[in-house]
Amino acid sequence: MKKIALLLALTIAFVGCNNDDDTPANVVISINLSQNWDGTSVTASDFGTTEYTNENGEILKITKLRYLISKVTLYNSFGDAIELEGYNLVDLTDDNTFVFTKNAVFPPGTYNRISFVYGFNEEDNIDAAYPDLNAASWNWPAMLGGGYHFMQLEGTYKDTNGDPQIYAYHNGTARAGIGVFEQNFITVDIDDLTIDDDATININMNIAEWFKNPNTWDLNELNGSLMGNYDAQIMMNQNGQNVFSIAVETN
Ligand SMILES: [Cu+2]
Repeated sequence: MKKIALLLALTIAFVGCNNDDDTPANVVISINLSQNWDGTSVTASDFGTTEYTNENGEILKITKLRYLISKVTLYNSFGDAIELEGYNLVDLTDDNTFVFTKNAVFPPGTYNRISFVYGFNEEDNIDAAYPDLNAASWNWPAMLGGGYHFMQLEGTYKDTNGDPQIYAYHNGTARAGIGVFEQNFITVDIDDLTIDDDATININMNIAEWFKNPNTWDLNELNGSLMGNYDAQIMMNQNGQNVFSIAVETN
């Protein structure tokens, strides 16, 4: 009984200490992922029903969206870089994949920068290395450089006759020639944050950007067999530079 009382007293003392103004508290951060089309939220409930118009004027629907995020790293004002383990294969049909981390505890400090990799970098993009991704049929063909997809965006668009046609906008390693491959991942780096208290960081993907800037994507020309199309893969990488943004909510 005495032991319990003592423990309780110690716990209270410890908590009390943490609440002191001169003792900086840990920073608890959650990181979520969400998707939009030029600001309008996109969820699986839009699949096959909601129509979007891309930059080139094609009317399209989405039936599938999966993408991979890895190497999420937070940086604080002391110069520490804290990398979060693992990766998320975001699948719009699975709500569980929208949370990269929930209530991760970071040492006290001001977190002013976040970076992450869209897809896998060269070091992590190892052929067949991740059983869960293999099970999700996320592999990228060996003859195209191997490793894994970065994104699968699929649906239908209306062709010039107004008839629905299928598109499959798949992104991964770019095959420049026989046995010649170019890493095609994107490092997103945002350094205008000021997080010194518990917060949720939302990583937002604007799907419309994949069709927009700098390459106006023509779905009539580029709708399928894109995985082995070097130029298409590079255009995706260029357009992908602006698809991600960050929004911070304080908890
Ligand atoms: Cu594919």
